[in-house]
Amino acid sequence: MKILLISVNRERMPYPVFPLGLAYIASVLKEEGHQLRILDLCFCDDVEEEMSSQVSRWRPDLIGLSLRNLDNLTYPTSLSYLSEVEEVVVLCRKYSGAQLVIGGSGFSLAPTELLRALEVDFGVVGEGENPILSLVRCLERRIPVEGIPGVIAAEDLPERVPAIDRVASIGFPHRDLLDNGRYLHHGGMGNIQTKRGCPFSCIYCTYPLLEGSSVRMRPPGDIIQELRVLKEEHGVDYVYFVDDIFNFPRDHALGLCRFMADQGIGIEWTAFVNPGYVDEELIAAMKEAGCMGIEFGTDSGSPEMLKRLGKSFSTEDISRASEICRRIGIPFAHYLLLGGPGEDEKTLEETASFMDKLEPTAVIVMVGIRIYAGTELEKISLSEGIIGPNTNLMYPHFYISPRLGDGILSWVTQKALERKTWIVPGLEVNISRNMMEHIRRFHIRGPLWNLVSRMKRSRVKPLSEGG
Ligand code: B12
Ligand code: SF4
Repeated sequence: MKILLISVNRERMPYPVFPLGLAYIASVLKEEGHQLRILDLCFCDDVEEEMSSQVSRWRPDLIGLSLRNLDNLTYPTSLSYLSEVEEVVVLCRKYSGAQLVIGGSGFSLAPTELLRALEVDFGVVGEGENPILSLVRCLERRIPVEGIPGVIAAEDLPERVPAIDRVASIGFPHRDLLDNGRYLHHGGMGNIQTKRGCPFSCIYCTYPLLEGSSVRMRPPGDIIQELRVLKEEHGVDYVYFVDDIFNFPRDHALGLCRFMADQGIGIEWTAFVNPGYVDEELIAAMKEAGCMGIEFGTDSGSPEMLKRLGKSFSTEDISRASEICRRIGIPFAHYLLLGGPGEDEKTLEETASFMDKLEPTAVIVMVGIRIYAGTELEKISLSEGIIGPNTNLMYPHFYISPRLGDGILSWVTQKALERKTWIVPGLEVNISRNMMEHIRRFHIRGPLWNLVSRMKRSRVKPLSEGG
């Protein structure tokens, strides 16, 4: 079959992200012997022009769309990407008679709503490797597409989303049809997965829904092999480990880091880390393996809020993890998620003074928590009347503690303006699109929060007009 895969993601903040999910889909389709092309819209200036030439000239039998992001998750400057997706679907229909299938994390978070809203034929929920193969086999044999785990047909929308088909062993993505170098050129990093799944159950989080709650690890040898290909064939010298949690299970991470250091891989990297599973041996091994910065998904510095959010660690764990990073000399950032259920002025103040004590390289503050279907936060939001039974969660809706309301925005602005190390994307404190684009022009790789200490003072909309 002739299959065209399209990555619709055009977001370039915080930097352009290589469509890894689509590369996994390309890999299994290629192995099965299909003719493949990929259209990556990330750097595209004229979508219609690109689509008309690629789609009408090549005449694919099937078009697969990858929808990574629904929105930018940023309150109050929330931005939905769905009109861009609609535009691509309309153009597919205009220039081709091919059937359309859509998948990706963004799609998987609101599949039935999206199939109702977009004119596509099929949707794949969750990991796409097995479902796409089964779907393509059905289409080739012209047999009805029914009962395939993870696949839904638009003409026969189910009441409930069918069970997801998780791959037993994670393979290798096929990157050759994509312009890897362009991502690096624009300040991005390579990306690689060492495992799938998260066994924890933080009340707002979609990661266990997307990747499952049992962890499936890749053999360190496979990861090393992929890193070598990234470096030698694609010139990638900086990667982001896209795992939900890099350091869980701890021994898998430790083994990988030792292996990377022994093999002299020579790639720098960053990852999400859970402060609960950090010790000196692991952080030292991470540093030796090339880790340049750690992103802790800390959420709060209030013991009560950590409990309410369902976090698996304590404030003592956060202090210890920060102390170890400082001692070993790895830059680290704490990500805060403020305004969740139970948040009030007291818990906010606790968090701010706790962060002051930890002295991280940076504190990234997100205000309000995006509500997703299937999470505990959805239930809380329904019971508190923050959303109703008909609220369409394919669009961004945020939980903000009724004890604070939008007053939280002035509290956060004031605290952040008093602290040089706080970055608040939603309020553009110590960050702006212009600033990011400006810095990326110097081809600086790695997380930009590492540079925050170089700023002279804290301000709103740095490097922007009027900022
Ligand atoms: C790592 C990560 C990041 C890193 C990326 C680093 C890097 N260099 O890659 C960073 C921190 C930079 C980041 C940034 C953002 N992220 Co992010 N990120 C993730 C995370 C944890 C993993 C993504 C990943 O690579 N997965 C591995 C790949 C292999 O999986 P996959 O893409 O899902 O692909 C599989 C399936 O979806 C499916 N599939 C994919 N495409 C297709 C196509 C077809 C045709 C089919 C059939 C199937 C299919 O099959 C694939 C293989 O199994 C996810 C959460 C998660 N656990 O998924 C969030 C996530 C993707 N991010 C999200 C968002 C919103 C963002 C930001 C907009 C946030 C922000 N304001 O900064 C930005 C956008 C960046 C950009 N330019 O696009 C959301 C998207 C959903 C939403 N609410 O819109 C997610 C789902 C998190 C969440 N809240 O639930 N992110
Ligand atoms: S926030 Fe982190 S630890 Fe909690 S469920 Fe999500 S991925 Fe797992």
